[in-house]
Amino acid sequence: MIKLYELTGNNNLIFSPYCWRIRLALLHKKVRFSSEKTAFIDIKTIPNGNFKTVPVLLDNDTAISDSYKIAEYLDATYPTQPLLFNSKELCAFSTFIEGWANALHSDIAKIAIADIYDHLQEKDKPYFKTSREAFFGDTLAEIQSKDGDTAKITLLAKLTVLDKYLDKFEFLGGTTPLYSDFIVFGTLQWLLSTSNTFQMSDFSPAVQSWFLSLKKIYDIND
Ligand SMILES: N[C@@H](CCC(=O)N[C@@H](CS)C(=O)NCC(=O)O)C(=O)O
Repeated sequence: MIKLYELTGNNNLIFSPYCWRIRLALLHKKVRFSSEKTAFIDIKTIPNGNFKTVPVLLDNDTAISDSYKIAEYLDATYPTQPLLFNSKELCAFSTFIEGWANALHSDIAKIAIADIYDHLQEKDKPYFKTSREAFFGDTLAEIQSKDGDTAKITLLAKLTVLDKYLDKFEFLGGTTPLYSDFIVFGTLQWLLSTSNTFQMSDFSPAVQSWFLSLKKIYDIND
Protein backbone atom coordinates (compact mmCIF):
# COMPACT_ATOMS: atom_id res chain seq x y z
CA MET A 1 0.00 0.00 0.00
CA ILE A 2 1.14 3.57 -0.66
CA LYS A 3 2.64 5.31 2.35
CA LEU A 4 2.22 9.05 2.79
CA TYR A 5 4.77 10.58 5.14
CA GLU A 6 3.08 13.66 6.49
CA LEU A 7 3.98 16.22 9.09
CA THR A 8 2.16 15.60 12.35
CA GLY A 9 1.83 17.83 15.38
CA ASN A 10 0.56 17.04 18.85
CA ASN A 11 -2.74 15.16 19.11
CA ASN A 12 -1.98 13.77 15.63
CA LEU A 13 -2.72 17.12 14.02
CA ILE A 14 -2.05 17.08 10.27
CA PHE A 15 -1.33 20.68 9.38
CA SER A 16 1.29 21.06 6.64
CA PRO A 17 -0.15 22.77 3.54
CA TYR A 18 1.90 20.58 1.21
CA CYS A 19 0.87 17.37 2.98
CA TRP A 20 -2.80 18.36 2.84
CA ARG A 21 -2.47 18.82 -0.92
CA ILE A 22 -1.37 15.21 -1.32
CA ARG A 23 -3.81 13.83 1.25
CA LEU A 24 -6.66 15.31 -0.84
CA ALA A 25 -5.02 14.16 -4.07
CA LEU A 26 -4.97 10.56 -2.80
CA LEU A 27 -8.57 10.79 -1.59
CA HIS A 28 -9.60 12.20 -4.98
CA LYS A 29 -7.82 9.42 -6.83
CA LYS A 30 -9.40 6.86 -4.48
CA VAL A 31 -6.01 5.24 -3.99
CA ARG A 32 -5.59 3.53 -0.62
CA PHE A 33 -2.76 4.85 1.53
CA SER A 34 -1.45 4.73 5.05
CA SER A 35 -0.54 7.90 6.89
CA GLU A 36 3.02 7.76 8.23
CA LYS A 37 2.98 10.37 10.94
CA THR A 38 6.24 12.28 10.81
CA ALA A 39 7.85 14.96 12.98
CA PHE A 40 10.09 17.66 11.46
CA ILE A 41 13.15 16.16 13.10
CA ASP A 42 12.36 12.67 11.77
CA ILE A 43 12.11 13.63 8.08
CA LYS A 44 15.71 12.54 7.56
CA THR A 45 14.83 8.99 8.70
CA ILE A 46 12.21 8.43 5.97
CA PRO A 47 13.39 5.40 3.99
CA ASN A 48 14.57 5.29 0.36
CA GLY A 49 15.99 8.80 0.19
CA ASN A 50 17.70 11.66 1.85
CA PHE A 51 14.64 13.83 2.21
CA LYS A 52 14.55 17.33 3.63
CA THR A 53 10.82 18.00 3.37
CA VAL A 54 7.48 16.25 3.54
CA PRO A 55 5.24 15.11 1.99
CA VAL A 56 7.08 12.02 0.80
CA LEU A 57 5.16 9.33 -1.03
CA LEU A 58 6.44 5.76 -0.93
CA ASP A 59 4.85 3.49 -3.52
CA ASN A 60 6.56 0.09 -3.35
CA ASP A 61 10.21 1.06 -4.04
CA THR A 62 9.46 4.47 -5.52
CA ALA A 63 9.92 7.34 -3.07
CA ILE A 64 9.11 10.88 -4.19
CA SER A 65 9.19 14.20 -2.42
CA ASP A 66 7.74 17.54 -3.51
CA SER A 67 3.98 17.75 -3.56
CA TYR A 68 3.68 18.80 -7.20
CA LYS A 69 5.92 15.96 -8.40
CA ILE A 70 3.90 13.55 -6.29
CA ALA A 71 0.66 14.77 -7.89
CA GLU A 72 2.15 14.31 -11.38
CA TYR A 73 3.40 10.85 -10.40
CA LEU A 74 -0.04 9.82 -9.17
CA ASP A 75 -1.74 10.74 -12.45
CA ALA A 76 1.01 9.07 -14.51
CA THR A 77 0.96 5.89 -12.41
CA TYR A 78 -2.79 5.62 -11.81
CA PRO A 79 -4.27 7.06 -15.03
CA THR A 80 -7.50 5.10 -14.76
CA GLN A 81 -8.32 6.58 -11.37
CA PRO A 82 -9.88 10.08 -11.27
CA LEU A 83 -7.37 12.57 -12.62
CA LEU A 84 -5.77 15.45 -10.72
CA PHE A 85 -4.99 17.30 -13.94
CA ASN A 86 -7.41 16.59 -16.76
CA SER A 87 -5.03 17.90 -19.41
CA LYS A 88 -1.34 18.67 -19.94
CA GLU A 89 -2.26 22.34 -20.25
CA LEU A 90 -4.01 22.31 -16.88
CA CYS A 91 -1.03 20.60 -15.31
CA ALA A 92 1.20 23.39 -16.60
CA PHE A 93 -1.25 26.09 -15.55
CA SER A 94 -1.62 24.63 -12.05
CA THR A 95 2.00 25.60 -11.39
CA PHE A 96 0.74 29.19 -11.52
CA ILE A 97 -1.87 28.36 -8.88
CA GLU A 98 0.88 26.72 -6.82
CA GLY A 99 3.00 29.87 -7.03
CA TRP A 100 0.02 32.04 -6.10
CA ALA A 101 -0.93 29.86 -3.12
CA ASN A 102 2.65 29.57 -1.90
CA ALA A 103 2.86 33.35 -1.93
CA LEU A 104 0.20 33.33 0.83
CA HIS A 105 2.48 31.32 3.10
CA SER A 106 4.54 34.17 4.46
CA ASP A 107 1.33 35.99 5.48
CA ILE A 108 0.00 32.84 7.14
CA ALA A 109 3.29 32.31 8.96
CA LYS A 110 3.04 35.82 10.41
CA ILE A 111 -0.59 35.32 11.45
CA ALA A 112 -0.02 31.98 13.15
CA ILE A 113 3.66 31.18 13.73
CA ALA A 114 3.46 31.14 17.53
CA ASP A 115 0.22 29.14 17.36
CA ILE A 116 1.87 26.66 14.98
CA TYR A 117 4.66 26.23 17.53
CA ASP A 118 2.08 25.40 20.23
CA HIS A 119 0.63 22.66 18.02
CA LEU A 120 3.96 20.89 17.43
CA GLN A 121 5.14 17.68 19.05
CA GLU A 122 7.39 18.55 21.99
CA LYS A 123 10.42 17.03 20.26
CA ASP A 124 9.99 19.39 17.27
CA LYS A 125 9.73 22.62 19.24
CA PRO A 126 13.44 23.47 19.66
CA TYR A 127 14.16 22.86 15.95
CA PHE A 128 11.15 24.89 14.80
CA LYS A 129 11.85 27.80 17.14
CA THR A 130 15.53 28.04 16.22
CA SER A 131 15.05 27.68 12.46
CA ARG A 132 12.06 30.02 12.15
CA GLU A 133 13.44 32.70 14.46
CA ALA A 134 16.67 32.68 12.46
CA PHE A 135 14.67 32.99 9.22
CA PHE A 136 12.43 35.84 10.38
CA GLY A 137 15.02 37.55 12.61
CA ASP A 138 12.61 37.84 15.55
CA THR A 139 10.98 35.68 18.23
CA LEU A 140 7.90 33.68 17.26
CA ALA A 141 5.76 35.60 19.76
CA GLU A 142 6.98 38.97 18.44
CA ILE A 143 6.42 38.03 14.79
CA GLN A 144 2.83 37.02 15.45
CA SER A 145 1.97 39.92 17.73
CA LYS A 146 3.73 42.63 15.68
CA ASP A 147 2.98 41.48 12.14
CA GLY A 148 -0.06 39.21 12.48
CA ASP A 149 -2.80 41.82 12.07
CA THR A 150 -1.25 43.43 8.99
CA ALA A 151 -0.59 40.00 7.49
CA LYS A 152 -4.25 39.09 7.95
CA ILE A 153 -5.35 42.19 6.00
CA THR A 154 -2.83 41.37 3.25
CA LEU A 155 -3.95 37.75 3.09
CA LEU A 156 -7.63 38.64 2.82
CA ALA A 157 -6.83 41.17 0.07
CA LYS A 158 -4.97 38.46 -1.88
CA LEU A 159 -7.90 36.07 -1.43
CA THR A 160 -10.27 38.41 -3.28
CA VAL A 161 -8.81 36.85 -6.46
CA LEU A 162 -10.12 33.46 -5.32
CA ASP A 163 -13.42 34.96 -4.22
CA LYS A 164 -14.04 36.51 -7.64
CA TYR A 165 -13.12 33.28 -9.43
CA LEU A 166 -15.52 31.29 -7.24
CA ASP A 167 -18.34 33.66 -8.21
CA LYS A 168 -18.08 32.15 -11.69
CA PHE A 169 -16.93 28.59 -11.10
CA GLU A 170 -17.80 26.02 -8.46
CA PHE A 171 -14.21 24.82 -8.15
CA LEU A 172 -10.80 25.97 -9.35
CA GLY A 173 -11.05 22.93 -11.62
CA GLY A 174 -14.35 24.29 -13.01
CA THR A 175 -17.24 21.90 -12.40
CA THR A 176 -15.14 19.35 -10.52
CA PRO A 177 -12.35 19.63 -7.94
CA LEU A 178 -8.86 19.14 -9.39
CA TYR A 179 -5.33 19.45 -8.02
CA SER A 180 -5.46 23.25 -8.21
CA ASP A 181 -8.28 23.11 -5.63
CA PHE A 182 -6.20 20.90 -3.36
CA ILE A 183 -3.25 23.29 -3.59
CA VAL A 184 -5.27 26.22 -2.26
CA PHE A 185 -7.23 24.06 0.17
CA GLY A 186 -3.97 22.84 1.76
CA THR A 187 -2.78 26.38 2.27
CA LEU A 188 -6.02 27.53 3.92
CA GLN A 189 -6.40 24.35 5.99
CA TRP A 190 -2.90 24.99 7.41
CA LEU A 191 -4.09 28.38 8.61
CA LEU A 192 -7.44 27.21 9.98
CA SER A 193 -6.00 24.18 11.75
CA THR A 194 -3.30 26.11 13.59
CA SER A 195 -4.40 29.71 14.18
CA ASN A 196 -6.05 30.56 17.50
CA THR A 197 -7.59 33.71 16.06
CA PHE A 198 -8.28 33.24 12.35
CA GLN A 199 -11.67 31.66 11.69
CA MET A 200 -13.60 30.28 8.75
CA SER A 201 -15.95 33.28 9.03
CA ASP A 202 -13.00 35.56 8.14
CA PHE A 203 -13.24 34.19 4.59
CA SER A 204 -15.79 35.54 2.12
CA PRO A 205 -19.01 33.51 1.74
CA ALA A 206 -17.86 32.12 -1.64
CA VAL A 207 -14.53 30.94 -0.23
CA GLN A 208 -16.24 29.42 2.81
CA SER A 209 -18.73 27.56 0.66
CA TRP A 210 -16.01 26.21 -1.70
CA PHE A 211 -13.85 25.15 1.26
CA LEU A 212 -16.74 23.39 3.02
CA SER A 213 -17.76 21.61 -0.21
CA LEU A 214 -14.27 20.16 -0.49
CA LYS A 215 -14.37 19.03 3.13
CA LYS A 216 -17.70 17.36 2.51
CA ILE A 217 -16.68 15.67 -0.75
CA TYR A 218 -13.51 14.22 0.77
CA ASP A 219 -14.99 13.60 4.21
CA ILE A 220 -12.57 15.83 6.09
CA ASN A 221 -13.87 16.19 9.61
CA ASP A 222 -11.39 18.42 11.42
N1 LIG B 1 8.24 22.12 -2.39
C1 LIG B 1 7.90 21.20 -1.33
C2 LIG B 1 7.87 21.97 0.00
C3 LIG B 1 7.54 21.05 1.16
C4 LIG B 1 7.83 21.70 2.50
O1 LIG B 1 8.46 22.76 2.59
N2 LIG B 1 7.40 21.01 3.55
C5 LIG B 1 7.68 21.49 4.90
C6 LIG B 1 6.52 21.16 5.81
S1 LIG B 1 5.16 22.24 5.52
C7 LIG B 1 8.88 20.75 5.44
O2 LIG B 1 8.97 19.56 5.28
N3 LIG B 1 9.82 21.45 6.06
C8 LIG B 1 10.96 20.82 6.63
C9 LIG B 1 11.70 21.74 7.55
O3 LIG B 1 11.32 22.89 7.72
O4 LIG B 1 12.66 21.25 8.13
C10 LIG B 1 6.59 20.50 -1.61
O5 LIG B 1 5.77 21.05 -2.38
O6 LIG B 1 6.36 19.37 -1.13
